[in-house]
Amino acid sequence: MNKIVLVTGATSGIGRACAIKFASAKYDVIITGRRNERLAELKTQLENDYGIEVLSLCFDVQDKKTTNAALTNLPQRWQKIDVLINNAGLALGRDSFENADMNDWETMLNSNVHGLLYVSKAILPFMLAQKKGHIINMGSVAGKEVYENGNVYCASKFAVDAISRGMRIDLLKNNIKVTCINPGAVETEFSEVRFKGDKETAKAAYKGLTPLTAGDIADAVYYCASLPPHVCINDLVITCTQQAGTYYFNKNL
Ligand code: NDP
Ligand code: 8X3
Repeated sequence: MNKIVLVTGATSGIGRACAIKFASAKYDVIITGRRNERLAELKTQLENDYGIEVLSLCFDVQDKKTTNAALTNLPQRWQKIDVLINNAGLALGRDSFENADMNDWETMLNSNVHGLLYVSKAILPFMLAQKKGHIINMGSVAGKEVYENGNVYCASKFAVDAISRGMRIDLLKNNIKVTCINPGAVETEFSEVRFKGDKETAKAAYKGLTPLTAGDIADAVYYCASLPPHVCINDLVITCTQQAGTYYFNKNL
């Protein structure tokens, strides 16, 4: 039987690339997200291209009830999850604290922090029953260093960092690995979402850079997941070569 990976936020960017990477390595894949059409397309693509099985679950990680309902009632065949990739998340706005929108803040905290907790709590019993598992959380350089106008997005990713550390300590006795991956600029739909459909501003975020691709991050995630049972990468910060931390860039402008 193939190993099983669950990827949240698989309809786009890093999550989609992770689903493809693990499918290409013969994992059966559980894909989640809110856009059902994209999930259906990806399911067909993965099944056709890699001959693996795919379970597609459409729900909003902010909603505790639907998240629980989707994940705690997984068909028996899908319960033996080897790897959980907590990737679903977003930034909304890049505004100074006094101008930022409270709804944006709530959506970021509900998705990036609460959503990650709901999903993890729902999946953990399956890993505890197997006495093994690997939880890979998508942090960010924004969870290592606060930057101007990053305020609550940074807070949400600092929370992912702290939760990852706490999980790792508490789950040590249960033989569950916890890895936090912290990318710098990755060209995905992230900036388009952050700037609410303003494509020009979104594109400007990567101007003068050869940014990371979603595939670069998926490769790193897969590397962490494919190490021997006794090896656990705790924390990984990955930037493109033209970036150091959240402030320093060597752009070709
Ligand atoms: P994308 O916008 O391309 O993808 C985000 C994914 O998250 C989508 O599949 C989206 O699916 C899903 N998602 C967002 N909110 C929810 C929700 N409430 N419920 C369910 N799914 C949700 O961005 P990225 O691939 O870049 O982002 C993935 C992760 O990587 C995020 O956690 C982000 O913070 C992090 N990250 C990104 C970086 C970057 O520069 N791109 C750098 C560092 C970290 P749908 O809309 O269908 O629900
Ligand atoms: C995304 C990277 O620097 O835009 O987490 O916050 S950054």
